[in-house]
Amino acid sequence: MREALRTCPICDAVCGLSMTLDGDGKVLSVRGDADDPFSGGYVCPKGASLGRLDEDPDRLRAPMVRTGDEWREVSWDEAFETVERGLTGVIERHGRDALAAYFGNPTFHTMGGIFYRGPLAESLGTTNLYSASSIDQVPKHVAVGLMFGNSLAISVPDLDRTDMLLVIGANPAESHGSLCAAPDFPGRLRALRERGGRLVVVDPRRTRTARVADEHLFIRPSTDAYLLFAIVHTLLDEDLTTLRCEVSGLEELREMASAFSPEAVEPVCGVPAEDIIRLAWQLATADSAAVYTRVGTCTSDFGTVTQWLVDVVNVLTGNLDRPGGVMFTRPATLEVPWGPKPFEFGRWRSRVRGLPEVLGEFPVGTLADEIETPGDGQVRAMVAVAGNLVLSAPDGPRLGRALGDLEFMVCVDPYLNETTRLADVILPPPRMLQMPHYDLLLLMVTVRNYTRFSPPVLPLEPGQPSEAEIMARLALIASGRGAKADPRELDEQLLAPLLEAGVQIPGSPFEGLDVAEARAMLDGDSGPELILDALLRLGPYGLSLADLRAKPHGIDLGALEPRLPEVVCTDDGRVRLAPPELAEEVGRLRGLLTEPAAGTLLIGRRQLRSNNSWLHNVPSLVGGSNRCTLHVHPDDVERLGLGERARVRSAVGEVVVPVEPTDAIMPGVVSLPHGWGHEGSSQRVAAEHAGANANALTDPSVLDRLSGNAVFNGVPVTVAPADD
Ligand SMILES: Nc1nc2c(c(=O)[nH]1)N[C@H]1C(S)=C(S)[C@@H](COP(=O)(O)OP(=O)(O)OC[C@H]3O[C@@H](n4cnc5c(=O)[nH]c(N)nc54)[C@H](O)[C@@H]3O)O[C@H]1N2
Ligand SMILES: Nc1nc2c(c(=O)[nH]1)N[C@H]1C(S)=C(S)[C@@H](COP(=O)(O)OP(=O)(O)OC[C@H]3O[C@@H](n4cnc5c(=O)[nH]c(N)nc54)[C@H](O)[C@@H]3O)O[C@H]1N2
Ligand code: SF4
Ligand SMILES: [Mo]
Repeated sequence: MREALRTCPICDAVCGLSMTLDGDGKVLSVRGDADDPFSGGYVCPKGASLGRLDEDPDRLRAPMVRTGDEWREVSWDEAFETVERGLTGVIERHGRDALAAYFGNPTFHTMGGIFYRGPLAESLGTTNLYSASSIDQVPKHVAVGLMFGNSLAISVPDLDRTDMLLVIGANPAESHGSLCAAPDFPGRLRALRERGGRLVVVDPRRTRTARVADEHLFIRPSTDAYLLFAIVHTLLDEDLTTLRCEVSGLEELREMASAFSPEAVEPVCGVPAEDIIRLAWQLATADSAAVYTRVGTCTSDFGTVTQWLVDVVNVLTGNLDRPGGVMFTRPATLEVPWGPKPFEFGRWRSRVRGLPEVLGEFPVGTLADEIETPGDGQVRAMVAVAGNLVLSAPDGPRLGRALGDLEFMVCVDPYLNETTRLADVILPPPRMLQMPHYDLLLLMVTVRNYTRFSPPVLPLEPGQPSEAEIMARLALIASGRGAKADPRELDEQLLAPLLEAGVQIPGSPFEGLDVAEARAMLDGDSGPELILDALLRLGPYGLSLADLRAKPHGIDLGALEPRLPEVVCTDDGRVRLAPPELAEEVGRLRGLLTEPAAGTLLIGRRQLRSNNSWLHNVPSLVGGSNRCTLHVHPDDVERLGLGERARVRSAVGEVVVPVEPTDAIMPGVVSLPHGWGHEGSSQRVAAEHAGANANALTDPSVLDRLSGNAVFNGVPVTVAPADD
């Protein structure tokens, strides 16, 4: 028996885990790591099942190649040679624009994903790049990009010190937070209330988070921008603002907000004007306050406008970059820019729908168009890493049909699932416990400054490539270096620019050295570890990988501190309160003030024991409350004459699902979780708990106008009995 320490790689909460393994590497138990200074021993049911998930007998252990409907296991060499033939064939026949790539949610968590998705994308030499960003958080990047000039200027609520937290369209008591890493988020919410703080939740459902709050307000889906505008209106109208940073555009903002009085928005969003006014006063007069929003508003119509208004409220109430307000984490690694600074988007447009690029990517919502529409640049081949688009993307079934028509597809994925079954080759990454882990992105949004590195717990099998090596080999194939090229070649290519920059940074540990000398200082057992070591050494705390290895429970780097001037990258150094790029959407919002949406609207929800599409094959995590049911208000159940099951129809598709009556959802709104729809899956447990694909109902023709993000919430549907 032995003990091993590990950061949980599943959700955004970065909990430290401590596990016991037997001599064969089997995980006997998983506990929260009580000595982790950030998570302090917290673990949720998903983390506690990490061993079962990692040892899942349905996980692929060898690369797979498909001929017709037949899958066979092949050697790694044969797999990479098949990829080389597939990709080069398409490049020769159709050119590089016929290639596309998708990088799914786990590529934000794994080291192979984070460090190698960029180089892989670049080596493909195509603009057809897609990722989970545009079915998740891209409105946030656009909004903060326009306001702060920096697409990574993502502030987090100072959870442990705030006096008031307004949560809009997020359910951290079940999701454990997102773009805000806070282990034991539920406990931190309880602590907020215990110290006399106030928690208010705005959501069309009375969620688990709402149930622990002081106040919950129901809101009509996709109308949060109205609520927030009315708060802004009130703050400005009643002289409730406290400006603590340099801003531009205050007068333009006042003009924009003028139409959105609390009385004007009440009929659209369904929140009483008096509640809106009270909220504005509470936010303005609390000793400190933070407004936090996530998926419920990012994946809705007006997503970008909503993200912008959240930070406008944080600025106007004097709570940006201030203890107890919203603050910017100071990560341990060098902050490498993501996209242009100052921020720009729409530098190029998608072929079929003319949608703007954001951070070098197009919206997932137009991927099917690009595959289906003939002409120059039609997508014919796909490299998909860690994504299950058939279940995750709007109108997933249509996208699945399109993927099935490709000339070639390779997936990097541990499972044969609804999407990878359409590929020609599947390359499975090692088990989680065989990989080193460092949450590069999530450690940029922690609610305390903190860092932790987990070395692999189990060794790779002889000849088994790491995930980074798989990615590197794909990149080398795509760039024409061939299936036999040494992946270490790419590692050195990635290190070189970092070191070249590092030797020029005054005060950096590499200052004045030549690049070879700096390279010789680096320490690490693999490419990703060497890159991490360089980023840590160039980071603000002067740490190194060796320092992190020496403190395997993680290192507390202190409470968040103000740092706005380092974050803002606008031309004049001010926060832009009224970016003109938003004016058109604000006009559209104003135009719809008179037309409150009618009919039934579909929204999503996350479940504590799920994680998007890939945790349903673990017996301890499925069943009970973790089922794919339609939440319907009892009044609607009666009005619609619903029995056990309902047929839900939208503009693009229909599903039949069990009805779960609950007064926790507002009348006129129904909720279906996503990630289900495993009928016929070769994941045996998941197939027994198949559920329905919520994304058979979501419509990719409706995207957030500014960012191109998918709209999963507020989807018009009809609901009818289906008990025949
Ligand atoms: N209707 C609706 N749809 C949604 C959402 C919603 O709220 N409603 N939410 C959206 C959001 S926020 C997101 S992030 C997306 C997520 O959508 P996707 O990006 O498709 O991600 P997942 O569904 O998490 O699928 C992850 C895939 O990665 C594989 N995988 C797991 N671990 C690893 C690993 O270590 N390496 C590799 N290579 N693969 C791995 C899994 O087997 C699975 O196939 O879904 C979106 N879709
Ligand atoms: N257990 C679990 N944890 C997860 C995941 C998971 O699948 N399961 N997924 C992970 C991922 S990829 C992400 S991105 C995060 C997401 O983390 P969260 O954003 O906290 O995710 P959700 O639970 O989907 O919360 C969205 C909330 O918005 C509400 N909502 C829907 N439409 C609207 C609207 O128009 N307005 C308002 N105000 N509210 C609305 C929904 O009812 C829901 O309660 O969670 C991560 N953590
Ligand atoms: S909350 Fe997230 S990070 Fe923490 S144990 Fe659960 S799944 Fe893992
Ligand atoms: Mo997500």
